[in-house]
Amino acid sequence: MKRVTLPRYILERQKEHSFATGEFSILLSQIALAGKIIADELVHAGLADVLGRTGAVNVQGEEVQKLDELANEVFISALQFSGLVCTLVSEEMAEATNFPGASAEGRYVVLVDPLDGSSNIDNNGPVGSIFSIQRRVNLKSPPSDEDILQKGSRLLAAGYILYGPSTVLVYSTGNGVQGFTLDRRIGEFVLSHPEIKVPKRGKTYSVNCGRYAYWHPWTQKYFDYVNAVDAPTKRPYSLRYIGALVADMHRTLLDGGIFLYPADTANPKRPTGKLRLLYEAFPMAYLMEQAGGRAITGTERILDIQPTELHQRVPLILGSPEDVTVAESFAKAGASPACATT
Ligand code: P6P
Repeated sequence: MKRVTLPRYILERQKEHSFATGEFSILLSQIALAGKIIADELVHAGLADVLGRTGAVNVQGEEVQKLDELANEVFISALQFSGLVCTLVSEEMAEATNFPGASAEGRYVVLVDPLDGSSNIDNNGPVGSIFSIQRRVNLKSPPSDEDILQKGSRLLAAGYILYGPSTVLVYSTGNGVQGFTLDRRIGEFVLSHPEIKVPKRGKTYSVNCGRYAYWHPWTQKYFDYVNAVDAPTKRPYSLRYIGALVADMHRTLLDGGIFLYPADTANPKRPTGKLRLLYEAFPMAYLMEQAGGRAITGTERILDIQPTELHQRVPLILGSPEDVTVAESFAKAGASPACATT
């Protein structure tokens, strides 16, 4: 059996990405290492005292699970000694962290959601890590917002690690999307999903229907549309919603369809939805577009948004290009102010 391991694959395609020789190999191998460590912690979580909540609340105002903190520490340890990363942005940290020493020569900013969907942990549901890499804009001055708050269209690489029945790492450096599955027998990620392309149209939609009453009218109308009977457009669609972005993204990427976390009116403090722009929406939008899909707020392309704050939130609608285009037509017909992020 021809096993193509992640390190071999990266070396074989070294010339395709915009990192300096060897740098991406180092960064991705460290991210993959973080994924292996977190995967191992999750497998044994039920047996060790790492389940449950710490009692703390993170910058998002959400209860912090013990594994959230552990996953964050794992990414810090994996990246801070690479000499390549000047700054780490994480859902679990209120401020961006400049790595000591690396601030001088570190050419990359890494952004992570160390353990996304952590509310699924205690019931043994799938969770994931999300990562993306930006090039530092100005090497002559200390890392600043200019290096961090960059549009998603400037990303050099993005990916995720899905901790499910198997551990899968999916990434892109701008030349298509590749998927690898962790072979625990050899401790390596092995190429299992080369050149992932999202189907042009799907048969499922993925949204938290419990928020229907809070949705803007266009979203309710789109929901009613996908649930209406119409054989030529294969409606009604089936509902698939796991409540962990990485798991819902992975299914949508492979099987097609549409995922939505739209803006709603439930919380006036959160008019633009729940998901974060920098380390959730941007990487997922980058991957989906690289796989031939689309990713919008409803009325705007996600990757074109100019970030203004580290933890800002954004509506996220992504998936098969034909399905997203239909949803976009509903949004544009009844666009609500919350869809505009500028
Ligand atoms: P809800 C997990 O907490 C998360 O940030 C994403 O992984 C997921 O897509 C979303 O929130 C689920 O949110 O409101 O449906 O529970």
